[in-house]
Amino acid sequence: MTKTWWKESVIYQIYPKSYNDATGNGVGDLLGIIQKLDYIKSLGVDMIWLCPIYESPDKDNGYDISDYKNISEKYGGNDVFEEFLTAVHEKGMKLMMDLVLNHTSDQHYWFKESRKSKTNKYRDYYFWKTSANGEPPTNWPSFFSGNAWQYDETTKEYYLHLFTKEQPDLNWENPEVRKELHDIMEYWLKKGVDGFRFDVVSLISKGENFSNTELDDFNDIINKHYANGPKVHQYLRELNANVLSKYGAVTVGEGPGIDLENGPLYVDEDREELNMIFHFGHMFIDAGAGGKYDIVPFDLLDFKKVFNDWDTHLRDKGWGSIFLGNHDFSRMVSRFGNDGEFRMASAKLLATLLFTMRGTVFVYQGDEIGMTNVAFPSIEDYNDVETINSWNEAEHNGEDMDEFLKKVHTTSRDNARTPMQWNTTKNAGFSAATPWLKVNPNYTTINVAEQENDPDSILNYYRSMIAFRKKHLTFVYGNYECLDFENEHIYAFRRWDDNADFLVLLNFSDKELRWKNHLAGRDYELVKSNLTTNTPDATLKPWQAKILKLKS
Ligand code: TEU
Repeated sequence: MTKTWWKESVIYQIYPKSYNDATGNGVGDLLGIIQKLDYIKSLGVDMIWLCPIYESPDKDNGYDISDYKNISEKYGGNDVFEEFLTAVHEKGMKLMMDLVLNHTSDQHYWFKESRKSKTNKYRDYYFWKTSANGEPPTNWPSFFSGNAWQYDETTKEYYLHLFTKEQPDLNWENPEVRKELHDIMEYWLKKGVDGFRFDVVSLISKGENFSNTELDDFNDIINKHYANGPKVHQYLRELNANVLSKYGAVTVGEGPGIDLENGPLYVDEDREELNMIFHFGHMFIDAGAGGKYDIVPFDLLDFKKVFNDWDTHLRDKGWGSIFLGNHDFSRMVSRFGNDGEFRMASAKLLATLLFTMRGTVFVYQGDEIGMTNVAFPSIEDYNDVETINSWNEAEHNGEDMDEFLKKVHTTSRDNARTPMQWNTTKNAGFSAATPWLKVNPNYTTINVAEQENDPDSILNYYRSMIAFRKKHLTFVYGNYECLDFENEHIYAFRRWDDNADFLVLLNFSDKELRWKNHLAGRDYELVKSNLTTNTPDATLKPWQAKILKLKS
């Protein structure tokens, strides 16, 4: 396995709209992030991943781009971006931009032209279809409710949109489209951007034929009709050869339908496509057969299996990403930990997991202070298009809306998008104006300022764990083996190489437990714990995490 700086990196994900508002309009901006660069650097991170900041009508908060070469004025425009990029580099960090290349906004010039006439130069930039019977061309569901085809009056045809109707899918079959997209990437790389996160990269190659689906389960539909299309690897190799490799850009591809079989193909070093992928194995672990609103309890065995399987599949030739939260899922401490009595311990336990696994670690803003889910009293308080569309669909289907609101509390993407909690002043110190999305009321107790002053805070634990990982590259490159797999409450694993041998013990429960002593006859020392009082053995208090260094 080749050793590379980005494999050893910790990447900090920022949702710019919710990070820090320096201009006082209720929306986070680049100047606001510049003000926080010392804070970000102090965590020990190497790279920042910024969610999309290009011009956008914001139907899906920037994942609907209307101009790829211009930074939205609400974030400061291109000039402030240049200032920001320079400042990031001056601090010794790197920048990864988010690129959405599967679809554009319907307000992008290409689409505005495309919809004008069937003979327009840009017509084939998108997928247009007629329909014989007044029905959409296929019965495909979109990710965000409703059919994935939208009728357009001007030319009396339908266009494809796997997400909202304001996010028409680009036709990568068309070489002109690929050329334009390559050019966009080159534009940002020439400015000095260090890498990209490619949104839904698994969806860029559509099947040769569009046909009705017989399937009901949305995941099955994704796998059969939408994801990992016939030319996806060809397109990525072309992209790598023509653009990415010339600049040494670091890449991570995201996408539904990436699984253990096809995932390694994206990141196999010999294939020269992408560096890393995000898979969703653990992120949909609490979703039942009916999807994310069919909530099932968290099962530690399923969770361990996801990590074990991926580690095995990427071990030899690829590289993984390790993350427990992002802007699309509820807060990690609320999902996988205990955000009540054991919030502190469980947030630190999850951090221990993050920084001891093999792969590049991604930390989502706010997780470093243990930010939790929010439970807004009304659907009016929510912003996310996925939440709103699902709500409308549930209402249309006559569901019990009080019950549905509870599900929204558990699963809404807005759980992760509430403003960053900086201090106890108005709006958590995020903005002087009314924030675009309400602040989580628990900011009075959960915020950066309080944790800065507390050596035992979650924030300082993140700092110490990042430093610990960097000191012991065994956690980055070493072997991984899960021990006592059948244990329903303890996640125990070994990380070792020629230099060191570590045992990580994580108690995912509210009870004190003793790990069956597999340590008999071994000499070991406790090198890390998420609690302040410890016994140097395999006894674990509720949500305790211990790292033992095995000596013989
Ligand atoms: O997400 C793709 C994706 O898989 C999500 O739609 C996911 O299924 C959903 O969020 C789970 O609730 C990417 C972006 O990360 C997301 O923010 C965008 O909305 C989406 O693509 C469309 O660009």
